[in-house]
Amino acid sequence: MEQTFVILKPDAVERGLIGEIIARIERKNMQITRMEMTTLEKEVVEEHYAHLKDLPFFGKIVEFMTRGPVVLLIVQGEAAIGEIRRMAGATNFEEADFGTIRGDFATSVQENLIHTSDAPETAEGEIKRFFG
Ligand code: IDP
Ligand code: MG
Repeated sequence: MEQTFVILKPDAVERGLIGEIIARIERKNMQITRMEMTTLEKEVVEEHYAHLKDLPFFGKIVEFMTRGPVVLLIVQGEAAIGEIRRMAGATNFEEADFGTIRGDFATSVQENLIHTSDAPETAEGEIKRFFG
C-alpha cells in the first residue's frame, strides 16, 4: 500500500468538481484517509512549488493556488502515487487523455484542477508540509 497527497485546486472547488473527483478516486479502490478544506497561505504554496520558482508565471501560479479554498487529501491504496497521477493526466490539458481528470475537465494549463504527488519522497514531504 502507498499513500499519496492530493490537492483539489481552487478551480475544482469553484466548479463544483469535488464530488466528481473524489468519486473517481474511490471507484479506483483508493481510500481517503484524511481530508481538509482550507485556503492555502502564499508561503506554503511557494514552498510546495519551489521547483517552478524561476518560471516567469510563478507569481500567477501562487495567486491561483491561494485565491480560494482547496481540498487536501491523503489517498491510500495499491500503487497510489502512480495510479492517482495517471488518473489526473498530463499537466497540459491538451496532452491529457480523455478519461483523465484533466483531459475530461480542464481547459487551462495552469487551472488543471488537481495536484498529485509524483514520487514516494515527494508524497512523504508533501503530507508533512500540509498535514504536519
Ligand atoms: P504537475 O501538476 O502535473 O505535477 P508541474 O510541472 O509540477 O505539473 O507544475 C505544477 C503546476 O504549475 C501545474 O499543475 C500547473 O498548475 C502549473 N503550471 C505548470 N506548467 C505551467 C505552464 O506552462 N503554464 C501555466 N501553469 C503551469
Ligand atoms: Mg508536479
